[in-house]
Amino acid sequence: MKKQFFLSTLGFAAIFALTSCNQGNNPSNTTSSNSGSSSSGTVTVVDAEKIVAEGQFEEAKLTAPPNVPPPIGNRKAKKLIVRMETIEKVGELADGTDYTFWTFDGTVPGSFIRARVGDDIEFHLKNNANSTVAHNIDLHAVNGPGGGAAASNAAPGKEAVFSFKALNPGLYVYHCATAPVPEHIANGMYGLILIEPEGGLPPVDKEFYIMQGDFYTKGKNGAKGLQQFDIEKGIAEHPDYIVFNGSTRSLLGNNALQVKTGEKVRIYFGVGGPNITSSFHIIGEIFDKVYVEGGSTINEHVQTTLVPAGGSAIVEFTPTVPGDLVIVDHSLFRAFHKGTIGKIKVTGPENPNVFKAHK
Ligand SMILES: [Cu+2]
Repeated sequence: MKKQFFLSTLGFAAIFALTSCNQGNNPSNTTSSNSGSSSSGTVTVVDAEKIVAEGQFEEAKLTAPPNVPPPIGNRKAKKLIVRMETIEKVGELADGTDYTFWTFDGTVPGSFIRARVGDDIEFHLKNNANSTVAHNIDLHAVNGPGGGAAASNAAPGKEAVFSFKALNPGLYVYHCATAPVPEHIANGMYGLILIEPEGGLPPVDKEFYIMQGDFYTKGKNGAKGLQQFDIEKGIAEHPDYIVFNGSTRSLLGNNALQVKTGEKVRIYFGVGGPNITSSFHIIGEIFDKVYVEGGSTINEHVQTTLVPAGGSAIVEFTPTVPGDLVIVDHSLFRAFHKGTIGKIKVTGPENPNVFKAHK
């Protein structure tokens, strides 16, 4: 995957200047914007990966759920800048029920971060000026005090910066760890960071990002209007809602995930909690592979995988027949009464060799 660009001496000088003053945010954009200017005489061959190795850095591309950024592939380790913002905002928890979510980047879960082992990650956490309290981030991918919590603590309107090297590949939860920690998590402050192994994960056709979380409201399940957090229910571990991606409707109706038969699908799944574990299951499908607990051990032919609060799993499957697959926590009262239910619409030709109804 080596790319070479033919640049004019002028273009090369511009890149060298950017490199040496450490201001070039995106080396691929920088090189491509100069790649057409090779007509002025002397031509210099520049290896884009070498530029990165010599000190360039890249702004991480982040995505809102259920999407994930593009794969790392076989790129070399580099310096990666991650910028996130903690935002407190009202959103829909269920049909007719709103909640004041505390978020990373305005979504529950927060933005998906994708890096590779060996990357030096410079993390910028900004706390929105309209926030009512301080926030921070504890990334389970960090080797260091509090996963970065104290180093990233930011009062409203402030920004904190810390750096860490991604030493271990895997799929890791991140969450706010400002006191009272369980309340910040209960309000939606969690997400996933994927640290890909050397060479990247094997390619697939579709990738999705889902996290489960439990919510505690003053009104009981189904009560309309803006709901307040109920700490007594939190302590008792009696959630009114347990949902995927912050809302009972995040993966239903027009929000259902879409795949075709024969496509290899990978789901990055995590549990933010703060309290409730997940018996993660897809009705009508079998996981061909499960990266157990988001680590390097791969189990095969799995029906249901148990994911702890503050933990994750990567699941892979290939739908072979069309129809609706149903994503659930197989502790099924949660799915049918508290919200852990979503759909994957599978389109493609019927496949009676694999499944047919006899009516
Ligand atoms: Cu917080």
